[in-house]
Amino acid sequence: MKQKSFLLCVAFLLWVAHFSVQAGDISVSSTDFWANTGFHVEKGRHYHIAVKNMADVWDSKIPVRDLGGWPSPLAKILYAPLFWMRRRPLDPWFSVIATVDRRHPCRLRADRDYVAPASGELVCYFNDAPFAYANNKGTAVLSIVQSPRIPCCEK
Ligand SMILES: [Ca+2]
Repeated sequence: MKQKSFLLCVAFLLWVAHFSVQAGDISVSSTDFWANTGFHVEKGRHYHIAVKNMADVWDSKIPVRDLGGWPSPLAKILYAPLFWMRRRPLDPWFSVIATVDRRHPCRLRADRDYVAPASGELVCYFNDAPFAYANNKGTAVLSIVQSPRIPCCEK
């Protein structure tokens, strides 16, 4: 009887772990070439990522307050010819790029979930020129919430 109760308890805990939702805050320093977040993602899972605080993030004298990067239309126009200098040339200046263990780079967006392309640690960076991190200031705090599993929709 005790063994049956124990097995039921283990099965219940595994079931809870399978359907539990991972959530927390991560920090992305604008001066880090690779910002390790300590947050582990799971391949194929969806994550909603939102800005919690970016009040002190600057690229030199340009304030950055959301995942989309530079807000200034003038700066975007002036620096457009230098797009090829960005680590991710086709993503905006100072947009936030997510990787899994420094692989599978993908721009984070406020209007859509991030779908983890692999399992591992979420490592992020601001999309700057590789040599231009010294004039960056501040750290972004992002909230991240793993979407719950929907058994009927998963393979
Ligand atoms: Ca910079």
